Amino acid sequence: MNSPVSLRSLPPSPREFGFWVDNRWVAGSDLFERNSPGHGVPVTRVPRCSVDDLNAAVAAARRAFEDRSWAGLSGAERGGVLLRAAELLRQRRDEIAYWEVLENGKPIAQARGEIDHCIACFETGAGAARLLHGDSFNSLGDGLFGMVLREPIGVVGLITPWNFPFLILCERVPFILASGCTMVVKPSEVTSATTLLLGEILAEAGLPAGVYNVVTGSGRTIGQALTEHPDVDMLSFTGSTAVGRSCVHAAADSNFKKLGLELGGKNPIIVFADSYLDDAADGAAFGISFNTGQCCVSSSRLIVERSVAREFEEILAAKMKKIVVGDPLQDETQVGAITTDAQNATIMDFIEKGKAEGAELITGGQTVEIGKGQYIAPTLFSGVTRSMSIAKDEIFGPVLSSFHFDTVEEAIAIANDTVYGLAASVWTKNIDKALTVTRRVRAGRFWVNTIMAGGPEMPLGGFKQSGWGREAGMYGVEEYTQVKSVHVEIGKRSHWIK
Ligand code: TXE
Repeated sequence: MNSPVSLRSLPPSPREFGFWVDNRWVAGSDLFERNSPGHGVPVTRVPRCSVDDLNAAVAAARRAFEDRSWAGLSGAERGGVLLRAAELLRQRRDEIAYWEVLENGKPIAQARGEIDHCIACFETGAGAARLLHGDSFNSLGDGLFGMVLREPIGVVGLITPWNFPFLILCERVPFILASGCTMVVKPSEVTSATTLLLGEILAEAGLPAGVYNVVTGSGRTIGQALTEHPDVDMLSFTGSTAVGRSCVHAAADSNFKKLGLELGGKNPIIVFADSYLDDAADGAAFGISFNTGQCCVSSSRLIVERSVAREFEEILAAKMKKIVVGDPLQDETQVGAITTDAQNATIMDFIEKGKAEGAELITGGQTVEIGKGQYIAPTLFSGVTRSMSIAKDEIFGPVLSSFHFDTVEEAIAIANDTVYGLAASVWTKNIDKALTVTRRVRAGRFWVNTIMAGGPEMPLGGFKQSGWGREAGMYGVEEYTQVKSVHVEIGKRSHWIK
């Protein structure tokens, strides 16, 4: 029995969860504990599922897909369930935000904002369920009529990371559900709680049993088994490029399941001398510090016009110093804890490499002591050259590398000098420069004189090694469908055998 918790302080004891199959909690025989990265105390206990547990979850999803209890409903009925889920999420917003903060370390105010975005994802998914449609060809001659049907692809495996456990989940689940698919979700082992709680919400909203299932535990065992599973028709993976690559191998070696991949980023923010420098500096500070830089679309490469570079870096550093790094349960905190010990070590390692390779440390570069948690100050390096590790690798922390340029062509070349292509931002008052850069920089998401803006109507995904496919909005729903061409003879038949 879990003790009641106040949503403003730490739980008196870790909350115990089962895993979620067929709209029921299943008790795990082997539980593992998660410490709050912001406080260093245990907050949740979650089952370490076995491959048998995973197989049972896939079987439930398969049965729910084949019995058409979900795919056979009208778009309006599916949309109705998604709208009820949005309403229930609204009612449980503070509770979901609380567990998200405890497992991930992000600030509570940010987490609440993310849940609002998740509610919007469900509402958008509800509309998409009603609007999903195919096409027709009335141009095949009087004797033939052509229809193009969109059908749900089947059972989807969904593997999610720890940086936005609930947000990334909700940028996918409503759209997978809108398409009529069923699914098995494997959240990151360090942030499972809110993915499990969504099971309760969806069941209460009227989702049939077996449509949404969650198994928890290790990526290397059940995550890998999900990627290799012969009865999973599509896999949506968000995480590291290395595991993304192993998903491609697993799909090829099993059943050629379709893949959606959202992987790393090393995203440019280009600042021209003619931009409103104060606005651009605010955008740059936010773009690298939001979610402690543990964000696939964080703007981690500042590319600033040389004539204003020094002035801009000074304005930016002053802003970065003012960012409130603190206990994620406090309302005023803007930057919380680093989510995992491994990530903390990786970020500090990159900071040391930046110094050793000759970049100039302008601000930050050190840990911040707050209780038993792990925190790093927003960090800016200047004079970064293209060959340095902090210029090339995804750091996934609050560390910004600044480059200087003289011409539009040079800015574009630096921006494109990466294997990634997830997001980019450009700041200028000149529309020609803004649109030239937007057209020429290879990235799946672009911001002009803003950063991180968007809504669930807009597709998400990357160019180059940042991934395959698009999530969210109608583009997202369509990813989870396949197309069937139907030919209907409506005239006099011409026989083959004379
Ligand atoms: O990711 P992993 P990690 C990047 C970021 C970060 C690095 C490592 O640079 O520093 O990746 O993070 C599951 N088969 N991003 O190690 O391992 C795992 O359980 C199947 C960018 O945590 O890729 C979790 O659910 N699944 C990124 C998920 O994969 C496996 C977000 C992601 O974990 C698996 C996160 C396997 N063999 C990290 N091994 C982004 N694009 O936002 C692990 N997993």
